[in-house]
Amino acid sequence: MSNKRIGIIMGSDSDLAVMSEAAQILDEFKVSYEIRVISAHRTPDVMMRYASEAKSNGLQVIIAGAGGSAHLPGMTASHTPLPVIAVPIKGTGSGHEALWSNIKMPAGVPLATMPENGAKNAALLAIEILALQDQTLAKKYADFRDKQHSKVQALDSQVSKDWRGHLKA
Ligand code: RP5
Repeated sequence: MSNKRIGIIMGSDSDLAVMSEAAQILDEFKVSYEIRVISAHRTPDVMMRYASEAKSNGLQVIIAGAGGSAHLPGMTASHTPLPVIAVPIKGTGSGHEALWSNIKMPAGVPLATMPENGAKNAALLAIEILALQDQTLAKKYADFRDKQHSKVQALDSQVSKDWRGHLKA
């Protein structure tokens, strides 16, 4: 049994630049995670085992990122009762295929699909889920939201002050 709460998985190490943003958020909140490269196409046996054993290994949420046909998030969800959050990876030059692949899960197996490359929000959603049963984390998350609120208000004051009196042509 692992002591990690979140599993971050991705189809290729080429997804790491995006997926490491989820890890950074979890680091900030001091939420334990493991990070793995597991491919639905190239290592389907590993994917199936990882997903089937994730809950008994102590994981509570899985964040799965993949590009291209992007089967990893949906197939992982199909092998676990844990909430799975998909991050469709969009590289330069690729289209929206990963987003469509993830967001069009047929009814019966839910997949919480983030925007393309939305790894930060994937981590925040995972934190919201864990915070339902974790008061310490819930407090940290509330503080984070408060800080964000104050920051936008400060920016609002600054921008409205700087632009006072400017007339549009
Ligand atoms: C997917 O194919 C991966 O998730 C990655 O986004 C994409 C390309 O993989 P590489 O060819 O860079 O390994 O399976």
